[in-house]
Amino acid sequence: MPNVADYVLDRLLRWGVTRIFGYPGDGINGFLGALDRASDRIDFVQVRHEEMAAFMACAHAKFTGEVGVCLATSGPGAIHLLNGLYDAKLDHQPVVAIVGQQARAAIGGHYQQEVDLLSLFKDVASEYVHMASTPEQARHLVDRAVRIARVERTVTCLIFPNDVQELDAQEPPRRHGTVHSGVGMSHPIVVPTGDDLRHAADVLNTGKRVAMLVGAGALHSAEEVVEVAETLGAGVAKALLGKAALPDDLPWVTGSIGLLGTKPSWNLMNDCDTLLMVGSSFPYSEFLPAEGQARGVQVDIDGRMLSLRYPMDVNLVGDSAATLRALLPLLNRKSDRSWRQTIERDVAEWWKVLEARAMNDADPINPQRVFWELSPRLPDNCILSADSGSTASWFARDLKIRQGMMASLSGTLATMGPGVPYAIAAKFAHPSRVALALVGDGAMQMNGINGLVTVAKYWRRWSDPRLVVLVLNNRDLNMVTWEQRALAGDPRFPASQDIPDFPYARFAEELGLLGLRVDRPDQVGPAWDRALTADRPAVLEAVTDPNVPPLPPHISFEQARMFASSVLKGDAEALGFIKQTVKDAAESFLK
Ligand SMILES: Cc1ncc(C[n+]2csc(CCOP(=O)(O)OP(=O)(O)O)c2C)c(N)n1
Ligand SMILES: [Mg+2]
Repeated sequence: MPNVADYVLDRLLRWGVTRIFGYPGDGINGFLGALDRASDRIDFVQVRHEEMAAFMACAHAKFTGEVGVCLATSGPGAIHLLNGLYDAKLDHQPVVAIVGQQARAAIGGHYQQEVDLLSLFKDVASEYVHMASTPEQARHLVDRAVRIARVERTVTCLIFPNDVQELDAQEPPRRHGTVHSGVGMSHPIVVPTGDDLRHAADVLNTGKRVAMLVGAGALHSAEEVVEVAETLGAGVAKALLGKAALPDDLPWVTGSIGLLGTKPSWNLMNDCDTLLMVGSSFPYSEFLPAEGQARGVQVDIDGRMLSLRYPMDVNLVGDSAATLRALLPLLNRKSDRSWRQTIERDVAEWWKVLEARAMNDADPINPQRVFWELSPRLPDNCILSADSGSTASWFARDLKIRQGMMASLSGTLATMGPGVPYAIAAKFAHPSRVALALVGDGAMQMNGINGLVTVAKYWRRWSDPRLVVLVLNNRDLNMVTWEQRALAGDPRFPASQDIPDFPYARFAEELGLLGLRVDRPDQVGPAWDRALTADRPAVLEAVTDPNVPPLPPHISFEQARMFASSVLKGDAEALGFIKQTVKDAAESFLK
């Protein structure tokens, strides 16, 4: 006789779930027994820390488009999930969390590991969090948790007291007070109506200098974005989560935007008279056109995200690909291509600036060089993850992504820690593709080192074993160091910013992985070649210079003032970072 946990897994299977990321505990033991019995149908991936199970479930959703599922025990295990679940919620990914709870008879008794889980998950799983109290609920709890996660592209949570998990499974009886739900749903393709499309086309046809900004919502509509941009003679900037939406070798793609952005994106937004935003909630309005400067059209599948960062003239709820496809016949090809030519010149020059910056010498290795050398070596169809830190800047700016690749990071929560777990989830979902995690030493010490233990446990299962973790060993929490200087005007605070050294490459070797450590620029290219052709996962540890600024594309007067203030207040690294900043800035002025 199947118990409730068996029943829940069976129901999840009917929804297409075949992998669960999690960690055991006596609050969830009923499910572990059931997972053992279902092990030929559902894969259980054991993590080092529940936060990483939630990151993996989020990454699974990001890299497959399916619902991600994570599982944890009551109390501490449930609490550990939270940060990863918020990552999924804020980046609009469908994730279902399954957590245990104390037995029904103990709840409310200040029992061991008893936490008010309904309250704990109330915010992160605001669309749906429920606790099962009888077996008859299991069916609709699962059906609703999965369906709502998918429809709302968000996090839902199911709580199972440990005694309920072990009760005999029950279908709801046919009587008053029961719920009879079912499995499955279609994927609608939402397209705005004709009048709204015509209105949007009018705005876009009237504009002379059209800028586009695309985000995660455009990841499946490269072809349509290209056609629209060609027709309108537009340049296209990409929000971080939309990095893989368009290849970077298109001459009118200006790359990333914002604090981690490029100069051509900055110019594009400042000089345009029309903005077409597709599938993005890029947060920083100061990097968009000034209010009143440009007329705007926005396309988003979620009406809540419309006119959130810039007051648009036309707000279209729709699927990006289908909406752009429907717009195309209404758009006139712009005959004056001078705006487009300006953008292309800007982009071509910018790539030269980036190359020159990457080749500047530094002490010992310039981090931009590490990314610049990786760029042409990126394997076809690889899957990239980056962590929060300076790695996100270099990922955003220096890597030329090509068609067929995928790339993600914690876009909206911008949390540290997901780089390595995202790459692991990518390998489980796509074992024949190469995964790369690009992380700082701070992030590596937070989750990455432990994540390597998980890599060592599982890599032999992957048909192509290549998973490469790049660690920038700069012994600094560098991104925040620069924020202290440029945004707060404070000198670097060694007590908070110094990161202890750690032998990342040697540790990888201890685990049976390939470990490579480079501390000279000429070693970087060959090390990438070795890591990317290895017969096992690899850690490439690059000793890099913390004084190379992950500079914003333009330095505002205010930031320059703050910067000067940090020097005057006695930043111990002042000489080093001034030298590197001048080198980088010189490259931009010379071009
Ligand atoms: C969980 C969490 N804690 C703190 C931060 C703030 N933060 C953002 S980037 C960063 C520094 C990252 O340092 P490291 O991983 O070494 O990368 P680096 O910038 O040095 O390349 C910090 C502390 C955060 N985003 N998330
Ligand atoms: Mg660091």
